[in-house]
Amino acid sequence: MTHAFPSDSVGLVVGVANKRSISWAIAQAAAAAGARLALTYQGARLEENVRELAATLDDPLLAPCDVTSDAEIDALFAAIAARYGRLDFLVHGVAFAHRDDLDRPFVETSREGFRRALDVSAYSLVALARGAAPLMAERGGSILTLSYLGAERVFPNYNVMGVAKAALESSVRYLAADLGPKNIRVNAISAGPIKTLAASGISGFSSILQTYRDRAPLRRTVDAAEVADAAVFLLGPAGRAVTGEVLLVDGGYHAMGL
Ligand code: NAD
Ligand code: IMJ
Repeated sequence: MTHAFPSDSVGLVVGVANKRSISWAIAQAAAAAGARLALTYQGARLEENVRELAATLDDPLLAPCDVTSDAEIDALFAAIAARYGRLDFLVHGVAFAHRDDLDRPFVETSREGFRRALDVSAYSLVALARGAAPLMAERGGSILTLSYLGAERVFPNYNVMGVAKAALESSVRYLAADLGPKNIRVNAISAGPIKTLAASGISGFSSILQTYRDRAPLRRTVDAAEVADAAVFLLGPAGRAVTGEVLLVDGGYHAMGL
């Protein structure tokens, strides 16, 4: 069987919480496409979940990584360097804002809430890219993050997450410019709404899904496996000329006006 990735490819996937995580769908698709993987978990609370999922992969590296900790990020890349000596791709699927900041009007966002959302959801890409780049130096590499259309347009309750995703998408372009000369590409997929942990308890999420079904050109929502197929394209050799891009994988919803 031919694989999308060269046989000795190594990828790091940050953002798996459970089997519904978009990052887990990407990990599975990348493994099926021939990559060896390192997975991280946010903390002890999620370790068992991720360990169970990782058990279905071929000899993965597992490491803790709270992206707000420089020490944990350093230890993660030290472990990857020790185990593989290099890295071909990085998937960043991490986002967080305080519940309050998604429930109340955006204008009420606190300084701390703003700082936290941008730290976890946007700065973490910069920190991880800086750690990954030296391990990608010899053969080049590909970095991918996950965004949402709330970066560009206002969606009810998305609030400070929209601002964080705007910073994330801009960071994709600045990182692409910095790392391009080393043949490291940096892109985002802006996915349509998918029922994951990050969507649970969001008021009106079912009606958001229905709006996409009603209005998207494809008249349906997308699933994590479809996002993962686009991810494998951007992460692997097929995407070798694409960088600084935000690819909408949303059934075309973004193209519509009224
Ligand atoms: P998810 O809850 O499965 O994934 C979010 C991940 O972020 C979790 O694994 C969580 O552990 C991790 N995380 C949060 N704070 C962290 C921290 N301090 N350190 C390390 N990890 C931390 O939900 P998901 O929907 O798969 O989200 C993945 C990405 O996709 C997010 O960036 C999200 O914004 C984006 N996205 C989701 C949707 C959707 O509708 N579900 C749509 C577009 C984009
Ligand atoms: C999240 C909130 C409001 C509207 C939303 C979302 N829409 C979509 C999402 C329309 C699609 C999901 N999404 C794209 C996210 O990026 C979610 C991020 C998120 C979710 C939570 C929920 C639990 C919590 N903090 C969170 N922080 C970030 O406490």
